[in-house]
Amino acid sequence: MTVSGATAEFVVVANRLPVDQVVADDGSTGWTRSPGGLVTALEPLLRKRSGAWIGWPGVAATDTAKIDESVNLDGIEMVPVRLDDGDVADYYEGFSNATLWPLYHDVVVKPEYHRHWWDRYVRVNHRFAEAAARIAGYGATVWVQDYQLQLVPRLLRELRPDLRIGFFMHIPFPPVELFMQLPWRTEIIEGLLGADLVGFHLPGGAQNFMQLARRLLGVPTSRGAVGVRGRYGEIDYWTRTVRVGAFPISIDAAELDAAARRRDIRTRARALRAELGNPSKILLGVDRLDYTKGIDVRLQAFTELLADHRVDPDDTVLIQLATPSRERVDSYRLLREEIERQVGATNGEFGRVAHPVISYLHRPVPRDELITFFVAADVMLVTALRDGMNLVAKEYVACRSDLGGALVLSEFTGAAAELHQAYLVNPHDLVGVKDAICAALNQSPAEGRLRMRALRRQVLTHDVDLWARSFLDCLASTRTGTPDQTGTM
Ligand code: GDG
Repeated sequence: MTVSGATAEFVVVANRLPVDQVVADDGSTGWTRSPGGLVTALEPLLRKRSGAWIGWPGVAATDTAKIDESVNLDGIEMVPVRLDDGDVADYYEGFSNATLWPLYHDVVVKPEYHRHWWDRYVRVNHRFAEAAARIAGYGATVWVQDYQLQLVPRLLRELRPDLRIGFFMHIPFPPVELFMQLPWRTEIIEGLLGADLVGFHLPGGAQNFMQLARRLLGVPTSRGAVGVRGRYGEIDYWTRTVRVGAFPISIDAAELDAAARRRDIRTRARALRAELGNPSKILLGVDRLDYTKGIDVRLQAFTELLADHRVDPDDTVLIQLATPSRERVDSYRLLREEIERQVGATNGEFGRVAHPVISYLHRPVPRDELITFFVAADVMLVTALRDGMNLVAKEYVACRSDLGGALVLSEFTGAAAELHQAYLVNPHDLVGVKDAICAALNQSPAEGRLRMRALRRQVLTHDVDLWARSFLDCLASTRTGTPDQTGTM
């Protein structure tokens, strides 16, 4: 692979671009930004180091050639990888979201194993690796993101052994006994080991990965490192070291803290409470509509608390925001039906006309409105059955400079490893969840302030910037994968 024309010093490779491509009726294309925590954290670095971001622009490709063209937006080269309808169905909705997603989340739903999904996953991973190989300058740093692209590190190293390659997994990495179900388990581990640094949210994920590397490939591992034998082209075998570690992701805490202090947001939060009939307590859930998030758990707990007369339906409201997600995957369609049935049943039994006990939205809300909900909520409910991190929990805390509110948090989220002063719950233990919700609803103001102050100390001092810097500093300190002609490093 030639590297001429390749200029980017820092390349992010992710399933999605941080911008959406829109195609007008006349075939012309435009871009709308879809900012997230990752792009906020990486934007300054990308700009400073003539950076590029490679990803799917979010529309299934037509035959329009234009859609393949990269575009420079505010100093960052956006490089679209084209996915056709078959790629979206088999690589994205199939292998990524109906095989890997449930397998990596404790098989909450049964993973499906289909060879044609895997074949497409391999092909699409090749295309992402090729795009990165084309754009990265000599010796550049390439940071590959998440479970959709686990083969990219190895494929990219084969094309470009001069690159420094990092990989970060945004979802949990499963224990050996679950991962071993995967018919392509060895290929995935080999794919990840193409990186110089493989990062997870938690030390447990890193340990699972190293154990699997030992078991499946017989490679030696020691504190945070895996030894890999490699061969490229004419160059003989040599051993290189892959670093493995935990880098818990976070949020732009200062930005959220400032936004939540704004007068318009505070005024809007008061108005929201008034619109809800001035209940004494507002509970809140904010999730993609996903079976891993335990939305059903909190709905059931809340409904039972109403039935037990431990929560007053005339004075309490639960707001559940459920962002539409993966709507063409069967299990997600079924989940939506089940959640909406639960909401309807509870409102039918305990609500009043014009005053439902559960206010439910199945659509995304603008960022400022979301912040308003965080500011207004007395109790935040995060009851995921399994979650890599859960940024919502951290966002809620960042929005509570008033030291008000309480966080009920599942032990099975990555965030629970940092947010010890939350009301921690086992989402499989309904009695425990109900008790924790009651404790959060009835906490004294003094105890609430004590807990929130400690939670905020953690979130405000461990932001997404620190996350990105610690990963990239660690990656920069790894030895590059380029062997010399004698086969040593
Ligand atoms: C994956 C892992 C890991 C949600 N609804 C709206 C909205 N959101 C925003 C939240 C938050 C983000 O979406 C969701 O992030 P989470 O971390 O909670 O969950 P996943 O989407 O599953 O993310 C997860 C994460 O990757 C990062 O590594 O933490 O474990 O599963 O920022 O605020 N934003 C707006 N309107 C909405 O309606 N504006």
